[in-house]
Amino acid sequence: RKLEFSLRRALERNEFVLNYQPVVDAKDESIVSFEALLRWHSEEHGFVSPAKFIPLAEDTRLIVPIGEWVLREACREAANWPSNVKVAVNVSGEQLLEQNFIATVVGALSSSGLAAQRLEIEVTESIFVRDSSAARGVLEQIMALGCGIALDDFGTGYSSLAYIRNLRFSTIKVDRSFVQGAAADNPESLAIIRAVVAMAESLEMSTTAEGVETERELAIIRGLGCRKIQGYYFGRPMPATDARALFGRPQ
Ligand code: G
Ligand code: G
Ligand code: NA
Ligand code: MN
Repeated sequence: RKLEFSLRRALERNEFVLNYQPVVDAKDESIVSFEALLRWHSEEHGFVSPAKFIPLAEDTRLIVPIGEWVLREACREAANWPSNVKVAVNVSGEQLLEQNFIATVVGALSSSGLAAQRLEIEVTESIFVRDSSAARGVLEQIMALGCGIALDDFGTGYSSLAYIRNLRFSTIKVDRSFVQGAAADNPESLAIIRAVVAMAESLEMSTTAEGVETERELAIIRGLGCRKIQGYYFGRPMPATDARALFGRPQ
């Protein structure tokens, strides 16, 4: 297929860039981390949405070399930031369960000089579906390095409490659909966020509300006690230079 043909050449042609979206502390709005988000500007296809090429990269296993580039690039960039600011990197199941994944993380950390504590790996619930014990084993090794593990899009997949019992995630990311529901006074969304926050707090995990776009969503999410907030309200995914510039001026 044509898109796949282009995707195979995208790395060597330097067609990928990372954008960075700020995550802020819900209390004082200071930047606690940035999530690295992959962008592809293809010579043949122009801008291709990650929603389109990430699944293709997963199916073709191209996500392994692409994901390695993402890890290295994100760590290299984050090493320039203030030392209290972390970077979060999305990792697909295909990549996580690949033989050399731990070595790739160790390599990205050592070549960038980034402290392991400043790297958070984001995984979705789907990684536990295929081989739950293998995924858990890899995540435990990543945690042993000192990295954090965030559970992304929580509540939208096959939410099982078994892996929350078995793994000490650093952060649970509450999916944007619940944030929108809560702001629309949807009682189920409100109750679920409240329950997820309470569960996370008692397990000493942090929470991030995803996709906060409006003043109203912000106020409601704050009231529900989420620790961290991510969304267009505080910043869209932006080029590395724009992210760096945010540290130049008072927040
Ligand atoms: O910003 P947004 O449109 O970038 O992201 C779309 C989807 O692509 C999200 O589900 C996001 O997690 C995923 N994604 C973005 N960057 C990466 C990446 O570097 N690796 C993987 N595996 N997924 C990514
Ligand atoms: O699957 P994951 O949660 O990693 O994907 C993050 C996606 O959400 C990215 O595509 C990012 O651009 C998008 N995103 C981040 N903040 C907002 C927001 O406030 N509103 C909307 N609509 N999308 C957002
Ligand atoms: Na993510
Ligand atoms: Mn998410």
